[in-house]
Amino acid sequence: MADTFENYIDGTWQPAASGATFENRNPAQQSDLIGHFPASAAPDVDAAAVAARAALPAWRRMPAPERGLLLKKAGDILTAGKNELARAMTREMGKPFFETKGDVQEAIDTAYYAASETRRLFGHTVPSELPEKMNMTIRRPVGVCAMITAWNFPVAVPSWKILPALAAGNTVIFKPSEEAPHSGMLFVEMLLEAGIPDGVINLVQGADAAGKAIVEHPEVDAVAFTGSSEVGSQIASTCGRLHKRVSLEMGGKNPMIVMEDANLDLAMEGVIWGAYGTTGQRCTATSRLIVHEDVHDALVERITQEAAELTLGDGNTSSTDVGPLINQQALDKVESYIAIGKDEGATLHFGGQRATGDDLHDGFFFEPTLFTDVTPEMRIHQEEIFGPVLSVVRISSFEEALEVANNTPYGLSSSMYTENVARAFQAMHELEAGITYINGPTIGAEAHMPFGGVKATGNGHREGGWEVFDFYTETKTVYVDYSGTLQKAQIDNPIEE
Ligand code: UN1
Repeated sequence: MADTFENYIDGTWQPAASGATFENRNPAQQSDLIGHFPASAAPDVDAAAVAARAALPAWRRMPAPERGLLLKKAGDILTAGKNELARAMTREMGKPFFETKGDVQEAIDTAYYAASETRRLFGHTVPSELPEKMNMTIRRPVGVCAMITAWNFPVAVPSWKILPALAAGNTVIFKPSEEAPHSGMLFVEMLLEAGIPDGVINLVQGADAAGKAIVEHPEVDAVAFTGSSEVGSQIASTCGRLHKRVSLEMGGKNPMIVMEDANLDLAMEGVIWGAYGTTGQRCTATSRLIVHEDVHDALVERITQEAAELTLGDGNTSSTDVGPLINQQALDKVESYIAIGKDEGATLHFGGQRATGDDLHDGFFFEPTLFTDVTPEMRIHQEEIFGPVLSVVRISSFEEALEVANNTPYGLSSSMYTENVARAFQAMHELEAGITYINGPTIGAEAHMPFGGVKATGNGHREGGWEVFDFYTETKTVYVDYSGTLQKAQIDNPIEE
């Protein structure tokens, strides 16, 4: 009998008000049922929002460094529970154990970083136009913040949102992806163990009905979302109508440029990790390889040899390099893009099939795949596939490489392999992306650096690093007049001509 799990609202574990549940299964072996989770809807969201609002005054008044101590403790608890949490995460969403340990590590790093920021949360002090007057800015929390996240980084990505939000004095409603509810719940349990007070963090499981109710709830002041561009646009339009702050992290079609002077072995390793790591299911995955014609064949040959060595399997088996796709829908989508690529005239160089075999059971495995002879207007070059499918475009100059790289609707990550310093700096400035790696693949963001994208990937906010605190705080401008007189500001007291 599989377990039945609950929401955590206002300090108590409870089922959905309707009693409805949904089930979640291991994508490497569908007979492995993880459990039943509450299929939450508006009444559950309402209870969570009321609790988060009620908990806000005490939490925001707690000195920030005191909140920081709780976050540091959360980091310690995550460190102690890292392997156990990673095992559960692999079982739930498929990526290999070495990757899920990395996922938890990102949350640990974020916890310690957010804890340290509680001793900064800087404002500015600025000279006044007038004598005996002082100007400054301070930060106030935004209020009740909701996090709606994806399944591919079930702990890391929620941690990027939840931990800085808590550090800044906000209260939280967290809806994990319906494909990773167990990992999300285990993460919340660890935060509770660290001593986050009742009502400050509320866990609401579910799918669209829960997400929609969260975005529309009047007590929710801000929404942070990671997921598809389609859902992100809907959330943004609702938030726009209701005057809510919204941060969006959406799709990517991340290019790696390899110039003729690049170290090809290094580039090959970068491609294998960037394109096939996490089965290509990262918003930062390397999905386009833009290669100079002088090294095109040599690099494709190296990639072909290396990709053949990758072992597909259950992520909790130590020999596994690449896990399954998340579900049947993802498998269907990847398969449909193989047909699209072929129809468009690209050459299927390797892969392109669902992977089966005794060890793979009925998991959603798909072979690492490479298309060559891809041109920029093809759909496999423009659209996010979210699977282990890499499209290779041949170019003959640096200018052409930049043009092809920038020729997609998305702008999350990007990368360039070259030994030429001038070109590296030009690429940093010219690539239309929120992130550029030089001589590294498009994946592997560090927790203390800003993370986010331009164009259809984002809406101008950044997670991670110091910039995330701009999203989770409101700036208050303060003027202190200690002159004892009514001093009119310069605009109200024009200087005589
Ligand atoms: C994502 O895929 O949603 O930079 C985030 C990386 C990871 C995060 C990816 N640290 O690849």
